[in-house]
Amino acid sequence: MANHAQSCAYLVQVCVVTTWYGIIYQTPVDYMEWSKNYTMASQHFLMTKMFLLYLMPAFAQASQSCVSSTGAGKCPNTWRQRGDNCYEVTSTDKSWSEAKEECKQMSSVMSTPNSMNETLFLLGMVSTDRLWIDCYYNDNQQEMECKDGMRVIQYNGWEPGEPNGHSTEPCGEIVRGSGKWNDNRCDLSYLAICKRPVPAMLHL
Ligand SMILES: [Ca+2]
Repeated sequence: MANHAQSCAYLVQVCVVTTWYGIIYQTPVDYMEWSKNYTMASQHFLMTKMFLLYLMPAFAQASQSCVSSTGAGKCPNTWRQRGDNCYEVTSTDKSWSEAKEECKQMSSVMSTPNSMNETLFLLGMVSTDRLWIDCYYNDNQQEMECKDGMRVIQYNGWEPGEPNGHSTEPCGEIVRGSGKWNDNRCDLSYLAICKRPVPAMLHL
């Protein structure tokens, strides 16, 4: 494994040097200067082109080797792992926006479940009856929008008849019992579950 680590480190060094060499000797301005006087500089340019042409495929293959040696690490202490994600409960009951901000401060996002299985997992982390999720009323679309980080969630977890509050209940919550979602006022105080990917770890 040490040899693999050395080869990855060597690859990084070569790529840095190659990039530096390419930047220095392949700028259009320099090339114009070289064209005026056919000097050693133009030979450098030609050598660089050949260097990149023949060695870049090898770099790509070696990079793939390095990438394939990465894998899932461990969740931080106190965070629970489920699949490729880590989960942690916010510190105290707080408003929807404060709960979302706490998750952000922990380099994570406020969880919105993608399935009933994930819903049950989230509810299993707390004993409360309600739990904030990252659903918020979109004024432009005039409907609730639920996100998992940057991605809009397609899973529909709404209780029958919900969401019904429109702009007066712009924040989403899970209701224990049914495990379904309701829209509610944002100034109520609940917990939320923060979610972040399991950190990658390079196996050297
Ligand atoms: Ca409602």
